[in-house]
Amino acid sequence: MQIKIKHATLEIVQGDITKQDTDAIVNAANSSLLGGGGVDGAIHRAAGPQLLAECRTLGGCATGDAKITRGYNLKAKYVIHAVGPVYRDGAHGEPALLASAYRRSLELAHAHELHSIAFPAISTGAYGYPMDDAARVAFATIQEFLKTHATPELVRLVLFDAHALQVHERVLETLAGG
Ligand code: AR6
Repeated sequence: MQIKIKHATLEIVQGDITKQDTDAIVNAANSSLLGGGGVDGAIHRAAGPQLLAECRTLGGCATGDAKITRGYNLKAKYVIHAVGPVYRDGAHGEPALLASAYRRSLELAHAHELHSIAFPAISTGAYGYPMDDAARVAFATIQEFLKTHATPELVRLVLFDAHALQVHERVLETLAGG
């Protein structure tokens, strides 16, 4: 499923983030930037050990922020390491921090003049963010960014399983419909 936002395309697909051929893929990292499980583990495995070597030079990353590295053995030229919030109850700044993780990633893509970027559903795995709430935050933030920036022209959300795709489709339909 895809929708147009000004001159850009926002699309959601089911798949594996490590296989994407976009200019950048986003990692759902933690603030150490030194690897972990889930998306983070998969990206480090696919990119090779040089990725961790570069990450070690970055001095970590605050929650809600993002940092960019090269992609090494990945198809994507860059990895944008974004740190989403750990979900507690939604009343501890989680929506603003999640929005910020998306926005900072898009800002880095824009600053590097990238045409395309693929995101996983940040914070919805180990960090426990309810998927539909996270989808609303992600789409609102991406939409707002694409209304005011000409690049990236393609933003893809890559959902790991059929259920995650379904949840995102439902949320995106309500946005696209009005
Ligand atoms: N491609 C796309 N999506 C995936 C993939 C994949 N290969 N693998 C998992 N997902 P998570 P978080 C989905 O836990 O919640 C790490 O240890 C998954 O189903 O990767 O932000 C980090 O080091 C879920 O919907 O990230 C941090 O410590 C979503 O991606 C912590 O986990 C995010 O799940 C970050 O937790």
